[in-house]
Amino acid sequence: MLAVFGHLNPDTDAITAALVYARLLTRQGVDAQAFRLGELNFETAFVLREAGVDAPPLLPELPAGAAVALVDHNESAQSAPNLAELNVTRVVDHHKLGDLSTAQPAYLRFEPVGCTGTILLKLHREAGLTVEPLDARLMLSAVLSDTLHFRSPTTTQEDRDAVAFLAPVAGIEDVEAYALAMFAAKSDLGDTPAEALLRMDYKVFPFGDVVAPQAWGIGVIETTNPAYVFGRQAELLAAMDQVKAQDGLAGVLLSVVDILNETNRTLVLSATEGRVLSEAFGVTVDGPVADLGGRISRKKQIVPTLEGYFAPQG
Ligand SMILES: [Mn+2]
Repeated sequence: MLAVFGHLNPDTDAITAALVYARLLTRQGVDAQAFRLGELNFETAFVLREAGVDAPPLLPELPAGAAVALVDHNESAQSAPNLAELNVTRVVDHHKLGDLSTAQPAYLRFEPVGCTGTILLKLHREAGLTVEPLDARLMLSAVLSDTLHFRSPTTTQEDRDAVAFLAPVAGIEDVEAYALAMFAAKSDLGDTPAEALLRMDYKVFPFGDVVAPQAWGIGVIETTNPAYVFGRQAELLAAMDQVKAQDGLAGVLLSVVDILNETNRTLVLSATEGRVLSEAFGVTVDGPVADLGGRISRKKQIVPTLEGYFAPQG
C-alpha cells in the first residue's frame, strides 16, 4: 500500500491533494491510501463537509522502507517525522525543492503553479481519465484556498483555467460565493487556543548555511476578520515566545493576512525578529506589529526574501 499525504499543519490543498491523488492512483491500478499529518483547519473542515467526504486518517508511524507519496510539500521539516527512513516513490508539489532525497528513482512532478490541485487536474488529463465531480470539487477548493481566489501573486493562468474547467464539473455555479464561504469558515476561529492559531498554518524553514544554521517558524493566519486576531495579540505573542523556546528556533513570525484587502501585518516577537524584518524587507518596525504591505504570500514573498537575507555572503 502506498501512503499519500500532504504537509504537517495541513491546509486545504494538503488534505484534498492527498485524497484526490490517492483516488487517481487507485484508478490507475496503484494501491494507494490518503492520510493527513494533523488536524483539519476550519476551512478544510468546511470543504469536506460540503463535499460529504470524511477526512483521511492520521498517518500511523510507518515502518522503515514503507512506500510513500508526498503531495503539496517535499521538505523533511514539513513531513512525517521519520521521512528519512521511508521510501519516497512519488512527489507532486508546487513548492521550492528542499532537502528531498530518494532511495530509488522516483516519480517527481513539480510545477510553479498556485496549487497542487492544478497539477492534479493535469495528471487526470494526461492519464486520459475523466474528472469525477467530487474530485473536481476538492481540486477547485484547493485552488481557491491556495490562491486566495486568485488574489495571491502565486496565481498562474493555469490556476484560473483549472477553476474555470472544474466549477461546472463540480456543480458550483457561483465560484465567488463559494470562495467567500470558505474564507468565512476559515476566519471563524472561535476560542481556538493561541498556540493552535499559531500552528494552524505554520512551517519551519532552515535558513543560513551549515556553519550558521538557524530555523525560523513562520505562521500565517489568512482571515477576513483581522480585528479578531489582533484582539488576541498579547496571547499570540506569548504563544510565539513559548514555541520559540520549546522548539529551539532562532525566530518566530506570525503574519496576519487580510484576505479581502490583500495586506500582511506581521507580529514582531522580539528585537531579533524586528531587526530581521526591517533589514530583509526594508520596512520600519516600531512596536509589536510590522506592516509588510501587500506581501501576502509566504511562499513567494516572505521565504525567498528571508533566504536571500540569511544566505552566506560572497
Ligand atoms: Mn499548496
